[in-house]
Amino acid sequence: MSHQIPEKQWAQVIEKTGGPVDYKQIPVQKPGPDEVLVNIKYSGVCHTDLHAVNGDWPLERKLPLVGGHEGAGVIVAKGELVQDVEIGDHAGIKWLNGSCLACDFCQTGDEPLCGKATLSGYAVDGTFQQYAIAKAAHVARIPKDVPLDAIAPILCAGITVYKGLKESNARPGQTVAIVGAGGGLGSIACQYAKAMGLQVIGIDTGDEKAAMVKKLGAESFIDFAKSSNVVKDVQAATEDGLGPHAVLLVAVNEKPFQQATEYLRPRGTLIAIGLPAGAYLRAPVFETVAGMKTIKGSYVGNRKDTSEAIDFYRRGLINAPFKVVGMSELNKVYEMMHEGKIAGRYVVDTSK
Ligand code: 8ID
Ligand code: ZN
Ligand code: ZN
Repeated sequence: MSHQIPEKQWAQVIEKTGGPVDYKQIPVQKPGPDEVLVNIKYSGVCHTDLHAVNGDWPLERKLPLVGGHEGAGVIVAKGELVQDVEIGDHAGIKWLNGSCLACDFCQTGDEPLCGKATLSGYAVDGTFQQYAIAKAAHVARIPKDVPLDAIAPILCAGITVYKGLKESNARPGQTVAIVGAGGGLGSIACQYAKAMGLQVIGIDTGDEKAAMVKKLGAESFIDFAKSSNVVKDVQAATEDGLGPHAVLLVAVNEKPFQQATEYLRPRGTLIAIGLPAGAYLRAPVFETVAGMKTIKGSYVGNRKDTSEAIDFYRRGLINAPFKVVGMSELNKVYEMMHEGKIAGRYVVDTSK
């Protein structure tokens, strides 16, 4: 089936820091020798995209910029060096658009740490456009029996929380606290954690998020805005009162990072994933040392984590709620996200 590639396409462009994003027509680019052009059908909206609009991270980005890094679609063109994916294949463009594949990190499956990594929707144009480019080696391979709207959020949120749960070394039967459980990463994390045999304590705020988090399999929910002592409440939610074996921190706020170092169980592992602007991780030295606690960061995932995370979805283990709106509505999605009003994930349809 041949696909007519147009010269122009619809895109959401960040023209200036702080937004709003501009919905307009821009030219379709041509893929380089080792790249593919993907006709993006759906793209999830990650809080990282809002950080890119606001430019609040200590990491330089391109401007003007097309954001987006949870893009799912169909390969419509490829460079002459690309051999292992074909036109017509379904593919995903994720945060890691490309990496050198030759450095120490790339050789050992830590390509997110590559010094030459290019980031979709940040350092290079991303997936809030109808045709986006990525290195063929890095596009996610999406089986054709998987729906493109539902798989979009897996391409960042899914991969990231799956990787984070693996990095926590929590074993089946143990307990993980998911901080920010009602958001995009958190809601999907509830499902991966459940599929991995973990017990979940969800932490977030509001009745809508509480109901959703419980439906997604959390044993308990703590509303951080209603609780007078989050540390005590989280510990009390574990069977022996000693706190969770792991904490997955996906909130966009500094305070819960501090709290988590306190309620984390001795020998437990805190996985920092959320990236609140200008925040610091502060832990009490005595309790961290005498409790032999581990505090570490986790940053997206590699190509293998990607295919494993997609496979969890394909096997029917991941079913988190998402809402689809037209790409032209992106500014409204950012507003709701800024206000913390989104339970789960929004996905934009690039045809509207
Ligand atoms: O590789 C990575 N490390 C990576 C990958 C993808 C995303 C990191 N991130 C980062 C994003 O840049 C962002 O900073 O993870 C963070 C969360 O992204 P998201 O899940 O896409 O954001 P969201 O949908 O807005 O959800 C955030 C949730 O946190 C809750 C909010 O209510 C919301 O549901 N929350 C906040 I803000 N403060 C909280 C608190 N004190 C809290 N939940 C519990 N306690
Ligand atoms: Zn993301
Ligand atoms: Zn590299």
